[in-house]
Amino acid sequence: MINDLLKREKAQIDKALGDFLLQENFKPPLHEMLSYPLLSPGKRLRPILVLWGCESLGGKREEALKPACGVECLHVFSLVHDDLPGMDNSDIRWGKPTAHKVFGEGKAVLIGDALLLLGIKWISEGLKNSGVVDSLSILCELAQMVGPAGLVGGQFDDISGGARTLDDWLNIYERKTSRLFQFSLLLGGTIGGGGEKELNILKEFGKYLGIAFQLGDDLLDLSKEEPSIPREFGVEVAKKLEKGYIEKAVSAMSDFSGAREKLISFAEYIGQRNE
Ligand code: GRG
Repeated sequence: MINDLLKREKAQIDKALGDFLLQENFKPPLHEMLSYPLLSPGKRLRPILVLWGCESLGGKREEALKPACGVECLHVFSLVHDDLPGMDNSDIRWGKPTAHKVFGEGKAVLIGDALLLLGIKWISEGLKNSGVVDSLSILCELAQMVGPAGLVGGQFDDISGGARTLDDWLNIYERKTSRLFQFSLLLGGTIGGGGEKELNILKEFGKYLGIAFQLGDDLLDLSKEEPSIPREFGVEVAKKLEKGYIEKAVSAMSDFSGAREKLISFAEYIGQRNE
Protein backbone atom coordinates (compact mmCIF):
# COMPACT_ATOMS: atom_id res chain seq x y z
CA MET A 1 0.00 0.00 0.00
CA ILE A 2 2.77 2.44 0.87
CA ASN A 3 4.36 1.66 -2.51
CA ASP A 4 1.16 2.67 -4.33
CA LEU A 5 0.88 5.82 -2.27
CA LEU A 6 4.50 6.78 -3.00
CA LYS A 7 3.88 6.14 -6.72
CA ARG A 8 0.89 8.49 -6.73
CA GLU A 9 2.85 11.16 -4.88
CA LYS A 10 5.74 10.78 -7.30
CA ALA A 11 3.41 11.28 -10.27
CA GLN A 12 2.09 14.55 -8.80
CA ILE A 13 5.61 15.79 -8.06
CA ASP A 14 6.89 14.80 -11.52
CA LYS A 15 4.12 16.84 -13.11
CA ALA A 16 4.71 19.84 -10.84
CA LEU A 17 8.47 19.79 -11.52
CA GLY A 18 7.79 19.94 -15.27
CA ASP A 19 5.23 22.73 -14.87
CA PHE A 20 7.36 24.90 -12.55
CA LEU A 21 10.37 24.50 -14.81
CA LEU A 22 8.34 25.53 -17.88
CA GLN A 23 7.08 28.60 -16.01
CA GLU A 24 10.69 29.78 -15.68
CA ASN A 25 10.75 30.26 -19.48
CA PHE A 26 14.39 29.29 -19.85
CA LYS A 27 15.47 29.45 -23.49
CA PRO A 28 16.86 26.35 -25.23
CA PRO A 29 19.30 24.74 -24.63
CA LEU A 30 19.21 25.74 -20.94
CA HIS A 31 15.70 24.37 -20.45
CA GLU A 32 16.72 20.98 -21.91
CA MET A 33 19.92 20.90 -19.87
CA LEU A 34 18.05 21.48 -16.61
CA SER A 35 15.22 19.11 -17.57
CA TYR A 36 17.64 16.29 -18.32
CA PRO A 37 18.52 15.47 -14.70
CA LEU A 38 15.56 17.19 -12.97
CA LEU A 39 12.85 15.34 -14.90
CA SER A 40 14.64 11.99 -14.68
CA PRO A 41 12.89 9.13 -12.91
CA GLY A 42 14.04 9.80 -9.32
CA LYS A 43 11.92 8.46 -6.46
CA ARG A 44 11.05 12.01 -5.22
CA LEU A 45 11.39 10.93 -1.59
CA ARG A 46 12.48 14.31 -0.24
CA PRO A 47 9.61 16.30 -1.79
CA ILE A 48 7.22 13.64 -0.50
CA LEU A 49 8.61 14.30 2.98
CA VAL A 50 7.94 18.03 2.51
CA LEU A 51 4.30 17.33 1.56
CA TRP A 52 3.73 14.79 4.32
CA GLY A 53 5.51 16.93 6.93
CA CYS A 54 3.18 19.78 6.00
CA GLU A 55 0.02 17.67 6.01
CA SER A 56 0.94 15.92 9.24
CA LEU A 57 0.48 19.26 10.99
CA GLY A 58 -2.71 20.21 9.18
CA GLY A 59 -1.14 22.32 6.41
CA LYS A 60 -2.30 22.46 2.79
CA ARG A 61 -0.32 20.44 0.27
CA GLU A 62 -0.85 23.09 -2.46
CA GLU A 63 1.23 25.49 -0.35
CA ALA A 64 4.01 22.95 0.06
CA LEU A 65 4.20 21.80 -3.57
CA LYS A 66 6.56 24.43 -4.98
CA PRO A 67 8.94 24.32 -2.00
CA ALA A 68 8.85 20.50 -2.23
CA CYS A 69 9.95 20.77 -5.87
CA GLY A 70 12.64 23.21 -4.72
CA VAL A 71 14.03 20.55 -2.38
CA GLU A 72 14.13 18.10 -5.28
CA CYS A 73 16.22 20.67 -7.20
CA LEU A 74 18.70 20.71 -4.28
CA HIS A 75 18.81 16.92 -4.26
CA VAL A 76 19.38 16.70 -8.03
CA PHE A 77 22.08 19.39 -7.81
CA SER A 78 23.93 17.19 -5.30
CA LEU A 79 23.64 14.14 -7.55
CA VAL A 80 24.78 15.95 -10.73
CA HIS A 81 27.86 17.18 -8.84
CA ASP A 82 28.37 13.84 -7.10
CA ASP A 83 28.58 12.13 -10.51
CA LEU A 84 31.31 14.47 -11.83
CA PRO A 85 34.72 13.01 -12.76
CA GLY A 86 36.36 14.74 -9.74
CA MET A 87 33.86 13.11 -7.36
CA ASP A 88 32.24 9.71 -7.98
CA ASN A 89 33.04 9.75 -11.70
CA SER A 90 29.79 7.99 -12.60
CA ASP A 91 28.76 7.42 -16.21
CA ILE A 92 25.20 6.29 -15.55
CA ARG A 93 22.42 7.59 -13.30
CA TRP A 94 18.72 6.77 -13.52
CA GLY A 95 19.66 4.24 -16.22
CA LYS A 96 21.02 6.84 -18.64
CA PRO A 97 24.26 8.78 -19.20
CA THR A 98 25.06 11.32 -16.47
CA ALA A 99 24.80 15.05 -17.17
CA HIS A 100 28.56 15.53 -17.73
CA LYS A 101 28.59 12.61 -20.19
CA VAL A 102 25.89 14.32 -22.26
CA PHE A 103 26.73 18.02 -21.92
CA GLY A 104 30.40 18.03 -20.82
CA GLU A 105 31.91 18.70 -17.42
CA GLY A 106 31.74 22.49 -17.43
CA LYS A 107 28.05 22.52 -18.29
CA ALA A 108 27.29 19.82 -15.71
CA VAL A 109 28.89 22.00 -13.01
CA LEU A 110 26.65 24.86 -14.14
CA ILE A 111 23.55 22.63 -14.27
CA GLY A 112 24.21 21.72 -10.63
CA ASP A 113 24.77 25.38 -9.68
CA ALA A 114 21.60 26.39 -11.53
CA LEU A 115 19.51 23.72 -9.77
CA LEU A 116 20.85 24.70 -6.36
CA LEU A 117 19.80 28.31 -6.86
CA LEU A 118 16.53 27.45 -8.61
CA GLY A 119 15.72 25.26 -5.60
CA ILE A 120 16.31 28.17 -3.24
CA LYS A 121 14.10 30.37 -5.44
CA TRP A 122 11.18 27.90 -5.43
CA ILE A 123 11.49 27.36 -1.69
CA SER A 124 11.52 31.14 -1.07
CA GLU A 125 8.54 31.73 -3.37
CA GLY A 126 6.58 28.99 -1.63
CA LEU A 127 7.37 30.40 1.80
CA LYS A 128 6.29 33.86 0.69
CA ASN A 129 3.00 32.58 -0.76
CA SER A 130 2.14 30.51 2.27
CA GLY A 131 2.71 33.50 4.55
CA VAL A 132 5.37 31.89 6.78
CA VAL A 133 6.34 34.80 9.00
CA ASP A 134 9.92 33.88 9.81
CA SER A 135 11.02 32.74 6.32
CA LEU A 136 14.56 33.96 6.90
CA SER A 137 15.13 31.45 9.71
CA ILE A 138 14.24 28.53 7.49
CA LEU A 139 16.45 29.84 4.66
CA CYS A 140 19.24 30.13 7.20
CA GLU A 141 18.60 26.48 8.22
CA LEU A 142 18.77 25.56 4.54
CA ALA A 143 22.23 27.12 4.21
CA GLN A 144 23.32 25.40 7.42
CA MET A 145 21.96 21.97 6.50
CA VAL A 146 22.96 21.93 2.83
CA GLY A 147 26.17 24.00 3.09
CA PRO A 148 29.61 23.33 4.60
CA ALA A 149 28.16 22.39 8.00
CA GLY A 150 25.84 19.85 6.36
CA LEU A 151 25.56 18.09 3.02
CA VAL A 152 28.52 19.76 1.27
CA GLY A 153 30.71 19.28 4.37
CA GLY A 154 29.70 15.60 4.61
CA GLN A 155 30.53 15.08 0.96
CA PHE A 156 33.83 16.91 1.48
CA ASP A 157 34.86 14.47 4.24
CA ASP A 158 33.52 11.53 2.25
CA ILE A 159 35.72 12.19 -0.77
CA SER A 160 38.72 13.10 1.41
CA GLY A 161 39.11 9.43 2.42
CA GLY A 162 41.45 8.30 5.21
CA ALA A 163 40.96 5.96 8.16
CA ARG A 164 37.55 6.15 9.83
CA THR A 165 35.87 4.71 12.87
CA LEU A 166 32.23 3.64 12.68
CA ASP A 167 31.30 6.91 14.40
CA ASP A 168 33.18 8.88 11.75
CA TRP A 169 31.18 7.07 9.08
CA LEU A 170 27.86 7.71 10.80
CA ASN A 171 28.77 11.36 11.21
CA ILE A 172 29.40 11.64 7.46
CA TYR A 173 26.10 9.88 6.69
CA GLU A 174 24.28 12.24 9.01
CA ARG A 175 25.58 15.27 7.15
CA LYS A 176 25.58 14.09 3.55
CA THR A 177 22.25 12.26 3.64
CA SER A 178 20.21 13.03 6.78
CA ARG A 179 20.43 16.80 6.53
CA LEU A 180 18.33 17.00 3.37
CA PHE A 181 15.74 14.63 4.87
CA GLN A 182 15.69 16.81 8.00
CA PHE A 183 15.40 19.99 5.98
CA SER A 184 12.51 18.53 3.93
CA LEU A 185 10.55 17.70 7.08
CA LEU A 186 11.39 21.00 8.73
CA LEU A 187 10.28 22.92 5.65
CA GLY A 188 7.03 20.99 5.32
CA GLY A 189 6.35 21.21 9.05
CA THR A 190 6.99 24.97 9.04
CA ILE A 191 4.57 25.52 6.13
CA GLY A 192 2.10 23.32 8.01
CA GLY A 193 2.31 25.72 10.95
CA GLY A 194 4.23 23.44 13.34
CA GLY A 195 5.56 24.78 16.64
CA GLU A 196 9.05 24.26 18.05
CA LYS A 197 8.32 20.92 19.72
CA GLU A 198 6.82 19.28 16.62
CA LEU A 199 9.52 20.68 14.34
CA ASN A 200 12.23 19.29 16.63
CA ILE A 201 10.57 15.88 16.56
CA LEU A 202 10.45 15.98 12.74
CA LYS A 203 14.14 16.92 12.65
CA GLU A 204 15.03 14.02 14.96
CA PHE A 205 12.92 11.65 12.82
CA GLY A 206 14.70 12.88 9.66
CA LYS A 207 18.13 12.39 11.22
CA TYR A 208 17.56 8.66 11.90
CA LEU A 209 15.66 8.18 8.66
CA GLY A 210 18.54 9.62 6.61
CA ILE A 211 21.20 7.44 8.24
CA ALA A 212 19.03 4.34 7.72
CA PHE A 213 18.43 5.40 4.11
CA GLN A 214 22.16 5.75 3.41
CA LEU A 215 22.89 2.37 5.01
CA GLY A 216 20.15 0.86 2.82
CA ASP A 217 21.65 2.58 -0.23
CA ASP A 218 25.06 1.08 0.56
CA LEU A 219 23.55 -2.34 1.06
CA LEU A 220 21.78 -2.11 -2.31
CA ASP A 221 25.00 -0.97 -3.94
CA LEU A 222 27.54 -3.48 -2.63
CA SER A 223 29.06 -3.93 -6.07
CA LYS A 224 30.44 -0.36 -5.94
CA GLU A 225 34.20 -0.09 -5.43
CA GLU A 226 34.05 2.75 -2.89
CA PRO A 227 34.31 2.05 0.83
CA SER A 228 31.12 2.21 2.89
CA ILE A 229 29.90 0.87 6.25
CA PRO A 230 28.86 -2.57 4.91
CA ARG A 231 32.11 -2.91 2.97
CA GLU A 232 34.27 -1.85 5.94
CA PHE A 233 32.36 -3.40 8.84
CA GLY A 234 30.33 -6.15 7.18
CA VAL A 235 26.84 -6.57 5.78
CA GLU A 236 25.42 -7.92 9.04
CA VAL A 237 26.65 -4.88 11.02
CA ALA A 238 25.14 -2.54 8.43
CA LYS A 239 21.80 -4.39 8.40
CA LYS A 240 21.61 -4.31 12.18
CA LEU A 241 22.42 -0.60 12.24
CA GLU A 242 19.83 0.11 9.55
CA LYS A 243 17.13 -1.71 11.52
CA GLY A 244 18.15 0.13 14.71
CA TYR A 245 17.93 3.55 13.02
CA ILE A 246 14.48 2.77 11.60
CA GLU A 247 13.36 1.86 15.12
CA LYS A 248 14.85 5.08 16.47
CA ALA A 249 13.05 7.07 13.76
CA VAL A 250 9.72 5.46 14.61
CA SER A 251 10.15 5.97 18.34
CA ALA A 252 11.18 9.63 17.80
CA MET A 253 7.60 10.14 16.56
CA SER A 254 5.95 8.78 19.69
CA ASP A 255 5.32 12.24 21.19
CA PHE A 256 4.32 13.86 17.91
CA SER A 257 0.95 15.53 18.23
CA GLY A 258 0.23 15.62 14.47
CA ALA A 259 -0.83 12.81 12.14
CA ARG A 260 2.09 10.42 12.16
CA GLU A 261 0.84 7.31 10.29
CA LYS A 262 2.13 8.20 6.82
CA LEU A 263 5.52 9.29 8.14
CA ILE A 264 5.88 6.07 10.07
CA SER A 265 4.97 3.98 7.04
CA PHE A 266 7.55 6.00 5.09
CA ALA A 267 10.19 4.93 7.65
CA GLU A 268 9.09 1.30 7.36
CA TYR A 269 9.33 1.57 3.58
CA ILE A 270 12.92 2.85 3.91
CA GLY A 271 13.76 -0.20 6.03
CA GLN A 272 12.42 -2.60 3.40
CA ARG A 273 13.00 -0.91 0.05
CA ASN A 274 14.72 -2.76 -2.76
CA GLU A 275 15.40 0.11 -5.22
C1 GRG B 1 30.17 20.18 -5.18
C2 GRG B 1 29.23 22.19 -3.97
C3 GRG B 1 29.21 20.75 -4.23
C4 GRG B 1 28.32 20.00 -3.61
C5 GRG B 1 28.17 18.61 -3.85
C6 GRG B 1 27.76 16.04 -4.25
C7 GRG B 1 27.34 16.59 -2.98
C8 GRG B 1 27.63 17.98 -2.67
C9 GRG B 1 26.68 15.88 -2.16
C10 GRG B 1 26.29 14.51 -2.53
C11 GRG B 1 25.61 13.88 -1.43
C12 GRG B 1 25.10 12.58 -1.85
C13 GRG B 1 25.19 12.13 -3.24
C14 GRG B 1 24.55 11.85 -0.91
C15 GRG B 1 24.02 10.54 -1.16
C16 GRG B 1 22.57 10.52 -0.84
C17 GRG B 1 21.86 9.49 -1.63
C18 GRG B 1 21.82 8.11 -1.12
C19 GRG B 1 21.29 9.84 -2.78
C20 GRG B 1 20.40 8.97 -3.60
O1 GRG B 1 19.08 9.29 -3.20
P1 GRG B 1 17.78 8.67 -3.90
O2 GRG B 1 17.92 7.19 -4.02
O3 GRG B 1 17.85 9.33 -5.32
O4 GRG B 1 16.62 9.18 -3.16
P2 GRG B 1 16.82 9.23 -6.54
O5 GRG B 1 16.63 10.63 -6.96
O6 GRG B 1 17.53 8.43 -7.60
O7 GRG B 1 15.57 8.56 -6.11
